[in-house]
Amino acid sequence: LNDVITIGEAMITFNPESTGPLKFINRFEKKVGGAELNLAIGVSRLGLKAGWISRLGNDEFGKYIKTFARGEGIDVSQVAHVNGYPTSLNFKEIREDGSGKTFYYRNQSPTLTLGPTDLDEVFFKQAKILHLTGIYPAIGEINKQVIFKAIDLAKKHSLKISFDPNIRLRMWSKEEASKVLYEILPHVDILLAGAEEMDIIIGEKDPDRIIEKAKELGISYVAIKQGDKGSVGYHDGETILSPAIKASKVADTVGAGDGFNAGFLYGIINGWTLDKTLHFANTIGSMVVSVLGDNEGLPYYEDIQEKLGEIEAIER
Ligand code: KDG
Repeated sequence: LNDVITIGEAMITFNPESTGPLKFINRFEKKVGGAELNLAIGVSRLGLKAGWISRLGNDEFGKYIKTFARGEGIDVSQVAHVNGYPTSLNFKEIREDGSGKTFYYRNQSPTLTLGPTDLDEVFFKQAKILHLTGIYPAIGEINKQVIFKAIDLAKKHSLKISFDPNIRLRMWSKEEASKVLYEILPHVDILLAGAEEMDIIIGEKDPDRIIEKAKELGISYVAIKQGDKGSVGYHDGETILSPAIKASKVADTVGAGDGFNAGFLYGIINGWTLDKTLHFANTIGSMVVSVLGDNEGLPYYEDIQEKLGEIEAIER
C-alpha cells in the first residue's frame, strides 16, 4: 500500500539558533533529522504513501521522533523502540551562507538491533519503490546485512530500488564507503547522487562518464545533483541538464538532496517526462534550503504549484 518504503536511522537534530562555530553556540532548537525519514516526509507531503523501517531508543527523543513521523502521515508500523540504545543525536553548525557541518552522537545506534530477519516481507510486497542510502550501511555490520536483505526482498517483489549514496565521511572512510556502495550499485534502478560521491565510488565525476558507467551497471534512471548548478538526469537514452531554481534565500542546505529525491521519485511514480521530473525535483531542493531544519522546508504539492506559478497564492 505504500508507494515508497525506506530504511534509515532518524535522530534528534539540534539546529543552532545562530551561525558560526559550534563550540560557541549556546542555544539550539530541537528538531528531527535522518536522510531516509526526510525522504519519507518529502514524498508524503507530495501526497504519496511512505513507509519507514527503523529502530529508535526507548526514550523521550525516540518517542518524539516516532510521533513526529506519524504526524507526517508516514507508516511507522515497522518502527520499534529498543531498550539500552539511546536515540542518536546530531548537532549542526551552520555558516552564514547556509552550508555547515554535522556533529553526530550516534555510537550505539538503536538500528544495530534491527537484523535482516526482522524485515517484514509483506511490507515490501505492497510497495512500489524501496529507497536506500549509503548512510544506513555506514552505521554497522548488521546494517549492511539489512540493506542486502532488503535488496533481495525488493527484487523478489519487483520494487524499483532507489539509491542515494549520501556519503558521510564522519561515519566511515572513503575506502570503506567505496567498497560497500559499489556493491550496491548493480542492484539500483534509480541513482540519485552527487558527482563528488560518484568520484569516491566509481572514480568518475564527469556527469557523462557517470551516466555511461551507470548504464553499464543496468541503472535505468540517473540524477546527478549539483546544488545551485541544477541537475543532470538520464533515462531511456536521453540526458538532460536542468538548470537550478533560485532559492528565495539560503538558510540551511541540509536536506535539500532528500527533497530533490522525493520530487524525482514523485515524477517517476506519476510517469512524468525526465525534463518535468528534474525541474520539479530542483524546485523542491531550492525550497528546502530556504528553511532552517532538515525537513521543515519540504513543500506540500500546492506549495510547489504556487512557486511554479501554476496556481495563485492567496495570502489572506
Ligand atoms: O540528508 C540530511 C541528513 O544528512 C540529515 O538529516 C542527518 O541523516 C542525517 C545524517 O546521517 O547526516
